[in-house]
Order: sequence, then C-alpha cells, then structure tokens
Amino acid sequence: MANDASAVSDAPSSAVSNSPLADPFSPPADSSLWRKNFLLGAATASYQIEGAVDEDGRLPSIWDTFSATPGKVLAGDTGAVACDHYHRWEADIDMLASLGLEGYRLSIAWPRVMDAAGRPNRKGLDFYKRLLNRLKEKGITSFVTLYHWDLPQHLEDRGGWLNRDTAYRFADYADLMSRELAGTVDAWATLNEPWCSAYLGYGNGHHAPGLANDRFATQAMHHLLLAHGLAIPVLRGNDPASQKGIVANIGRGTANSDSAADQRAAHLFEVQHNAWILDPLLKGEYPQDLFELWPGTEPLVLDGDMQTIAAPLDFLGINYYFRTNVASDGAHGFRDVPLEGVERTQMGWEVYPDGLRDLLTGFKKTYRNLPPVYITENGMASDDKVIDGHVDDAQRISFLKRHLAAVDQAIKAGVDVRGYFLWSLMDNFEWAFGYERRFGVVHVDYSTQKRTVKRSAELVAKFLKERKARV
Ligand code: IFM
Repeated sequence: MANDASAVSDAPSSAVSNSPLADPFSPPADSSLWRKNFLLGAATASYQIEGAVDEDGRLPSIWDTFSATPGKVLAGDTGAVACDHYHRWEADIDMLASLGLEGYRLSIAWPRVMDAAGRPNRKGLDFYKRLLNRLKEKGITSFVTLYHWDLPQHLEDRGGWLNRDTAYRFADYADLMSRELAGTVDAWATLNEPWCSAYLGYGNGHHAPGLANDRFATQAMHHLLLAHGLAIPVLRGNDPASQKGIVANIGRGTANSDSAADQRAAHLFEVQHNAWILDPLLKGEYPQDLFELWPGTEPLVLDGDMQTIAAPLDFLGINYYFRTNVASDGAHGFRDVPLEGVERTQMGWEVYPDGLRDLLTGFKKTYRNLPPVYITENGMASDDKVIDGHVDDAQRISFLKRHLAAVDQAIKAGVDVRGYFLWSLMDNFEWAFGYERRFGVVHVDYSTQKRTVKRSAELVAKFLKERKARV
C-alpha cells in the first residue's frame, strides 16, 4: 500500500508558470470554449479521494468491504487513506481555485452522513457543509453527486440494489441532503454512472459488491433508476433553485466490418451501454433490444415505475472515455475486437474523441427532449512521474485538446453542451485498479500526500486566465 496518512502535507508545488514553451492546449479562436458561460471545472468522488473511512461516525461502504477482499483490487489497495482529502480539503479547494477552475463536481459519501436508522450524522454533514460553503466563497460552481458507488454496507447486507427498498432509502437520503445543503449546491446529480453500478457491480463482478449475473444487473439498474426518479421531486421540493440531473457514462461502439451482423453487434453494444439508461430516463421505457442481447433478464417493473424514472431533468451529465470496436459473436451478441495500431491510454482505452461528438449528436436526434448536457467527466490515465518538481503529461494535454474540440463540434452541430469537467482534479483510487492508474491533472505522491500540478492543469489554468481577461 502506497499510502501514509501520517506524512506531512505540502502545499501544491507549482503555481501557474509562465512557461516559454508553445501552448499545445489553447483552443482555436472560433471554439465555443472561449464563451465565458461555458463552465470548465474538475471532478472527484468521495471514496476515491477522502480516506478517513473510520472517522467521525462514517459507516462501512461496499467499497470498504470489496477492497478488503483479497484479489479484488490491484495491489490490494483500498480507499482507507486515498488522497486524505477529508483532512486536506481546504488546501485542495485552494488548489482548485488557484487553477482558476470554475466548477467542482464532488460526491457525498452516503455512509458518512446517515446512520443505519436513517438519522443524520452531524459530523459527516458538517464536512460537506464546510466544503460547499468554501466553494461558494471562492465563487466556484458546485455539482454534487449523491451516489458515486459507495453504498452503505448495511444496505448491501439487505440486498443492496437488488432490493427495491434501497431505492426508497436513497430517496430518504436525498431528502436529508437537500434539506441540509439547500442553497449551497448549484446542481444535484442523483447517480453517477448507473451502468457501472449495475453492470460492473452486479453483472460481471468487477466492482463492488462483486456479483455476476445479467439478471441481477437489469434488476439493480431498475432499482437505481427508480431511486433516481424518486429523488428528483424530493430535490426539487427542498432545493428549488438548484439544477437536478443524473450522470451517465456513455460508450461508442463501432462495427469491425460492414457486414449486417457486425453492424447489429455495434448497435447492441450501444443499446446496453447507452440506451439501457437513457431510454428509461428520456423515453420512459427500456429498449427491447436489450432483452435480445440478454434474453430472459427483464426486470420486475411495477405500475408507475417508468413514469417515476422519466421525471423531467434540468441537465444530463455525460461521462465519456473511449470506444469499443466490436463484431458479432455469432449468436445474439457482440465480442470486442481491439484495433491494432491505435493510440491508447494507461488503462488500455483507445483515444477516440470523435466518439464523443458522434454520441452527442446522435442523442440529439434520438431524444427530442434531450436536456442541456454537461460533460461531467472526461480525461485519461497515464503513468505520470514527477521529474525535477514537474509533471509533463503531454499525452493528456493532447487528449484534452482533442476531446474539447469534439465537444465544440457537437455544440456547432446544435447540441446544448454547457460545460466540461476534467476527470480528475487529482490522481486517486481508481477502483479495481487501485492507485496505479493516474487520472489527475494534479499528481499525488501517496507516500507524502504532496500535490504537484501537472503541465495539463497549468495549461488549462492559463487558458482560463486568458478567457477571463477577454472583454
Ligand atoms: O474513476 C472513474 C470515476 O469514478 C467514474 N468514471 C470513470 C472514471 C475513470 O475510470
């Protein structure tokens, strides 16, 4: 384990430098990114950065249990200390502000703020109150996600997302949070990436709680979406001035050949990755093709559920990372066919910015009621090293520039994209891959907790400074 909570914290090592190097990031003059109302921020999530898992009454989450299970997380890493953000939050917010980032997307740890009987945990709540108040003081727009995968373990012990009751417990949690935090949150997202919670958590076991059954995945998804739908009116009632939405991770599937079978395979890939979530939210129905792909997995849906799930949204958060090239599996599904000779990240994910543009423009055609979109996550992992106090993350700089250009193309094609959050503000616990994969625009040395601003963050900051200075 590369963590040491007792190590002394250092301030970020770098202010924004005036490097004489040519700027490989700055968007072209006609880019929509120069619009001052295009929000540019960074994102994190509770379990990935906070640490302090036993402090101030926080209860165990499914990720504490999962990461403590041998073989589940690379190198046996856990979120016990992570970036120690629970103790270093003030310096981290100062760092965010010093970079000129205008938005911060964070998540709340459900097991930190509510006890098993549903009563508030004041100490946990105070942590988020202090943090959100500080963001307000700094003029940083806050996007708060209620559920970024750290389900209280006591709810998993009662069936987790396979138990319909969890959706109602989530609505209680949303009620408590929006009563307590009303006025400090600019935008609420109910769930982060229900695809990951349902499929990776219950469908293939790669994530907590580690179950592997397609039927479980579809039922878990239904309860997650129901939880979302139940929470939306609660959030509206308690905190009317804020925006309400949800965050979906979307995937581009391309066909390995022009054959009808491979084209169908690519369609099915996107059905299970995108339509499985977006159709219920925006059309009030599940895509029937899903059950061709996974026969016999129709979830139990009660009367009224689909109307609840399709509650109108103020925004849709989109997380995009890569594409998957697929071919027919010869039966009713698809198989991955990784392309040779393409650019990949430390995760092995293909760098494919066009996928983001194509998905966004496609959604605009498919969903007539597509709400305003925020890119709530985009970024890449690289094996970044601090050399002489600097991190030159050239691939990330190029990645960000190309993906922001794809967003601009989507905007010019008529998609209402209002902002973009870098994933992530800092290196953090990358779930089943532990601390090896570095997604941050700020480097974290886990043995000292020293933060070092990477070159990518310096360039984003430089751009934001220039944009601000424009008349
Ligand atoms: O780190 C994750 C994040 O928690 C959710 N979206 C994808 C990121 C990179 O895998």
